Amino acid sequence: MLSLLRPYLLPVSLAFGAMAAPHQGLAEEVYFNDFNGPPGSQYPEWRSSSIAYESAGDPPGKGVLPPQLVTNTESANGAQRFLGEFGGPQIGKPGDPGYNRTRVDQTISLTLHDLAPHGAMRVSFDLYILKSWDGNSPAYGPDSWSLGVEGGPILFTSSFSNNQKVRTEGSYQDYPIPGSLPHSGAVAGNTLGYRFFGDSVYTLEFVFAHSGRTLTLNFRSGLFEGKGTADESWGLDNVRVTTVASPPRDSPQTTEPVAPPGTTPR
Ligand SMILES: [Ca+2]
Ligand SMILES: [Ca+2]
Ligand SMILES: [Ca+2]
Repeated sequence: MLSLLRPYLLPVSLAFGAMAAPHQGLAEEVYFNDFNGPPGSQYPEWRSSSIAYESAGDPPGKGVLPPQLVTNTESANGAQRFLGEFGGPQIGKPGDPGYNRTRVDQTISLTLHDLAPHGAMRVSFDLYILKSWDGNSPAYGPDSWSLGVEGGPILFTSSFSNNQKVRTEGSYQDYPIPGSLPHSGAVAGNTLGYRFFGDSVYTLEFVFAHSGRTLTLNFRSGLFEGKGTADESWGLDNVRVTTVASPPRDSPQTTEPVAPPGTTPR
């Protein structure tokens, strides 16, 4: 069972460096994975939820599909291996009344057991946003992503976009602040070889109060379109989880991401 002391959240923010604080001693890495094993490798600590979909048109209407088998994969250009791709399969077929207008929700969970005594945890990872994510587009979005602690707080939620047609399609994203251009705040762009709208890499880090012996983190997407992972998808890489003695008391308690240096709002 999770035992949350309080919903203590730190913003994303590599802009603030490692966010290390003197009283965060006794940090112990309890999990790291770069998913660089042979493509198709399975990782039993990771699992997928069932995949739920809903469309205003019928077919495909609404329904639930079985969980996806979670494995690693290789990027289109072979530059990286990572956990993915996620976002859900194609729903329905061209010509269906609701085709291309279907919301698809999927949660990928990491569960860690037998944690040593601790007062807080840090999680960091690279989030790969792949292909034609549309951010807040009224026609093709919103395309959203979130991270939450099971039984605890939502650490982060934002839309993301690789769709540069912001003027005609309204495809802005909420990261690092609402109304941002596609790719804003990314640490890398178009480095993974996806030619259909490209790819963006975001490095995210959070610290949160936690003291239970088991931790489950829920990485979730809610994508609007329903054309499958060939159209818009995501993945995770370099996932690191560390126990921390206590949360840093002098940090802002907010879920609002902070703009990295050099990014310009709107
Ligand atoms: Ca990797
Ligand atoms: Ca799209
Ligand atoms: Ca979309």
